Amino acid sequence: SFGPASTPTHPLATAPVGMPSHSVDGFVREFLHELNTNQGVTLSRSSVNDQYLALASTVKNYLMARWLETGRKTREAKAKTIGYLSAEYLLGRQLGNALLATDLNEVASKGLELCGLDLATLRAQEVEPGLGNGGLGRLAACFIDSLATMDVPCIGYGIRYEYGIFRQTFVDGRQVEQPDTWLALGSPWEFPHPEASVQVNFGGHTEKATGADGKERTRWVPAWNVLGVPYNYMVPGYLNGRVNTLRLWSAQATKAFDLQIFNSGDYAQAVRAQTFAENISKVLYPEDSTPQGKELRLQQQYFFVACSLRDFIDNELEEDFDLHNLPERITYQLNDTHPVIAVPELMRLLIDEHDFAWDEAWEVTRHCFNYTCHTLLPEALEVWPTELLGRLLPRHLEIIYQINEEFLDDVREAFPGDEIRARRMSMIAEHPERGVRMAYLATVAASKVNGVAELHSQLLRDKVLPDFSELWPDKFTNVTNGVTPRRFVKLANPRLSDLISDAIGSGWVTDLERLKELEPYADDPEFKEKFREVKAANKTRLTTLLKARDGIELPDGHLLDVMVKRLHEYKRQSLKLLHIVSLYEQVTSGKLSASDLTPRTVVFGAKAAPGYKIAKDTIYLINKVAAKVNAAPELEGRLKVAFPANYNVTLAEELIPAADLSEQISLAGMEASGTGNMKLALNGALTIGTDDGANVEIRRLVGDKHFFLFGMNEPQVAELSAKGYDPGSYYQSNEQLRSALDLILSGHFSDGDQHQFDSVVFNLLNEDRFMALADFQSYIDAQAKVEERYADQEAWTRSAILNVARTGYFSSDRAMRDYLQRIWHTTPMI
Ligand code: GPK
Repeated sequence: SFGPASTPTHPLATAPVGMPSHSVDGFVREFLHELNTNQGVTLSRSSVNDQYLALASTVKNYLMARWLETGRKTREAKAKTIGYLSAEYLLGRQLGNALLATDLNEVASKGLELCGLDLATLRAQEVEPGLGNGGLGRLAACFIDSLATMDVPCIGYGIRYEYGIFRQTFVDGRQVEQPDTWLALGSPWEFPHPEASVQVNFGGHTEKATGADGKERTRWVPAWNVLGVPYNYMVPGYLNGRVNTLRLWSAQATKAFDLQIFNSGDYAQAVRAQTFAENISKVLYPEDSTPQGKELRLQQQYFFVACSLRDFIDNELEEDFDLHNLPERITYQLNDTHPVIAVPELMRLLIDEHDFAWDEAWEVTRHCFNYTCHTLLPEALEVWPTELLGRLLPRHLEIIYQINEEFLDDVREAFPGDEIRARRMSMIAEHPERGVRMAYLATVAASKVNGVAELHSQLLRDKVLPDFSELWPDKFTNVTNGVTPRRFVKLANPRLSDLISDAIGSGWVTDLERLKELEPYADDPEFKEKFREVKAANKTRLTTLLKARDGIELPDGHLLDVMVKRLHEYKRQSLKLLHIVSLYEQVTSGKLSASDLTPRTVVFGAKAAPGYKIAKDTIYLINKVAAKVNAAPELEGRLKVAFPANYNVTLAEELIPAADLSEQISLAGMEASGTGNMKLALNGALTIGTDDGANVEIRRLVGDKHFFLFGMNEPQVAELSAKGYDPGSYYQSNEQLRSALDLILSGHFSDGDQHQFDSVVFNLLNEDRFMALADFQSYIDAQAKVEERYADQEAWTRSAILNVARTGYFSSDRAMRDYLQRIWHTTPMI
């Protein structure tokens, strides 16, 4: 699709300018050239890091012509762009994905071999950009991958945190956070453009002034400002020649700011000012689903949103573009409420800087934004104190007040006399302090509001925003999440990918519903044998990695039971733990013979927010229980608990392909969607799960027989909650549960200290907000069914293959198609 416009005359004219040759020799030349010119070393003197950086540059060179061409093509077509606004992008390593997108794996591997180097070793050198906490950030990364692969113009906008999500270490079993120094050894994937920096203002006050035309205007007189420096990253589509852009902003001190202070002679103060400005993009807040409402966080949000809006208007549109038509050229997707300050910012730009009337500006604004909600937890819904907002962004607070007034007028018109309703729907909360409910602002401004799985979207309408869905039923929609099959199947699981492609061809990588064609193979003995061999080989690969990475020994031939996700009470790692403690208790007390256990290794991966006490104590308890279980001679070869530290995208890519059992055990109605559940099913793990989030849809698609359902459903949870939940009654009446809890209380796992785990156990016994005890017995029963199925390897394999064959729906390509049709109203290019 990049053919020349005129008859080629130069021998190189058929390749886009700058595109190196796809031959092994060509690759080697390019690689050595990069090593010499970029790293300044010869091959014989180069370090592994030199080699990795040179390899990254080499692969980039293959993408460069396509990237430039994509930009040109998109601008020329004046195509509508998706502006994905997200405070987090959990990208994972870039090199493997870039090699995949350019089909350079084999060439690179052979070329490096000629140099005496090993591709896998160089790939392992990369530190992943961990610029997100968990599901929300990873979803953003999957979405931009899919949009590029589907040839949809998209710019991902976000923050270039100097320190991403912390590196988790365990010291005597307790989580200790270390800074994530992902930039320390070089950052070959980014392209800084300081010349395109944007100024962002903060603080000060507003003034009213009457212009020569007699109109009164508001002027924001800010007190200080910083510079946003854009760093561009390539987002390559899969084998389609499109390379979109991810633009992350880094904060710097402005010249004016500096000069003023330097001139005053206070050198030290000037340098401090620099640090102050740079702090804005210094670190990712490590709270997942529980924002802390810190001033710096609001600064971060406004900083990246202000840069992003300004960037598009100034750099992507024609100079004479009429901003009344802005919705034809961009649709902003608000990834949760973190970027919602973009709404008053666009209003401000249009009114204060482009002289729009209020109504005109509102008309444009409400057509530019859509909002995705990712949670139901009340504590996750952001409310910014008006005191803070007014101090940091006085003009924006004024605009929010006016949006709210006009909105409440509409409410009063729709429901005359219902003042209580108007109060309920106000964007301004009065308690515990006056604050702006960002989810309400987002909902009012957005054309469409969506949840991330069917159940979640339903609960969003019925429980979180019922008044809004009554007022605007058509505004609400659902788009069930998805994951990219490129990274999470093709790249992470090459053995399974080859097996699938041998059976049904390779079209599934961009058309995942084609996995359906695997269904007949679920009864093909030869295919089933190969499928088991793939799983076994992936376990061996994981065993090798964990030995080297953590010194963990994984036993052979175990059922691999995987629970990987952020540590959160609602996700109920404690329930999994009670299962393990119970098995241990029964065997060590002689109630159960170890030989009756299905040999099983439980693998946890989970980071806890640094200030989240119960979550951190749960990590400690898991490690303490693991130590006892792994040391018990009775359980040797029967039960093992592994908790490798620092679960991240890189580790996920190793763990997920090896998993047999996927733990998705949140309390029903709490997990908005989940996406790990999709990745695991697609890689042939069976799910044990509650009727929550996307589990509901996974179960419907794979069939009840191939999914281990347990626990209360959401209406049952609501009912129990309404009648009054008493966790103690489950402790009293369930002998097995009581024995497990008593063993923890006895100090058995804490060297005799009976109070070590009070925060976790007393909480379960007295409050148990997420009803782990209520679902315990049902969970244990479902685990028995798991063991029964696993004992019949033919039946298990059949279920596993059907999980793969029936979960093609969960591709993020499908999710992007849904957004395109239901929300963005645009189509791919070409
Ligand atoms: C939801 F509200 C939040 C948040 O702050 N961070 C986050 O990762 C997750 N999420 C949900 O918890 C998951 O259920 C969901 O799959 C994911 O967002 C993507 O939608």
